[in-house]
Amino acid sequence: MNGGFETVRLEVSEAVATITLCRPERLNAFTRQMHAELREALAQVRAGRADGSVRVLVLTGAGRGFCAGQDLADRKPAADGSPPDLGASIEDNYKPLVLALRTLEMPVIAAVNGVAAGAGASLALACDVVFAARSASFIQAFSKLGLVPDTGGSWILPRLVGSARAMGLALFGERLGAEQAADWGLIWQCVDDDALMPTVSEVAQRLAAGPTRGYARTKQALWASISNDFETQLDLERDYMRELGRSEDYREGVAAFSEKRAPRFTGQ
Ligand code: LHQ
Repeated sequence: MNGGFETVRLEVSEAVATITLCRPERLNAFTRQMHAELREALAQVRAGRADGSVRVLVLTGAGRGFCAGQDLADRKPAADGSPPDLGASIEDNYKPLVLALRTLEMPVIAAVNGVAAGAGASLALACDVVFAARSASFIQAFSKLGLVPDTGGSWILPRLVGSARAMGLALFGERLGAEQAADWGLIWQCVDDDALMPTVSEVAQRLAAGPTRGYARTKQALWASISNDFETQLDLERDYMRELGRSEDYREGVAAFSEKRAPRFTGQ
């Protein structure tokens, strides 16, 4: 697996892949280069899932920020001076990014080490589980630029915290601290700054030794439940159970239970 990027770092250890956004002097704001490299890093992680070498992904930021959203200086000026097509930037970069995370067949953990603003906040919330350092914060910076929450933000925010809080966050664009974010249910957990990476690493290693296919279907079922009606969801549960019931990990889980030993899941 290749770690030779400039704006992201990809490391794999004991089936845990860690992608670190790496433009610390700009709080890891997105440029076109970073989008391209992140896309390639995610493709390598996906390939790692297929060959069994990766079973969990951790996403974090270098330096004091997680991600400040779109780099507002990374503009390709139009030859005729016309305004930029932000829709094209969403279509080509941000939308595929969220879909790539959502469809990755493994748990994706965000380790939010510092400020997550604009599309950076949406990126964190597109992960399956979000841990944040106590000093980290979430800012729906879009409204200050006259834009709307993107990268799935307008969809996920009300579903996580309810309409009233989502509307306040999106319209006021104020900083929401990690502790309050956890209290509101925006994220899974707020931990002390120096405990962030050790905590995430311990959880990631635990998940990497677990039944990865089951985790993948669990993640997919829970995300799908947000828009499915009840009966559709029951059908989905049936289909996933049918598939998982034939998995090696299910056989192993039942065997380990009967033999009163710890299971040895392979992710198959
Ligand atoms: C930055 C940025 C940044 C460039 C910090 N760009 N340099 C999608 C599609 C297409 C286009 C439009 O947008 C979108 C979605 C979006 O993501 S819209 C939202 C874009 N992001 C923002 O508006 C956030 C802008 N940043 C901030 O408000 C602050 O930097 C925050 C509140 C994140 C952090 O504040 P501080 O901790 O005080 O840090 P700082 O402002 O001093 O930032 C450190 C450096 O990083 C600084 O550069 P400098 O040369 O002065 O040291 C900033 O200019 C630079 N930086 N965000 N998005």
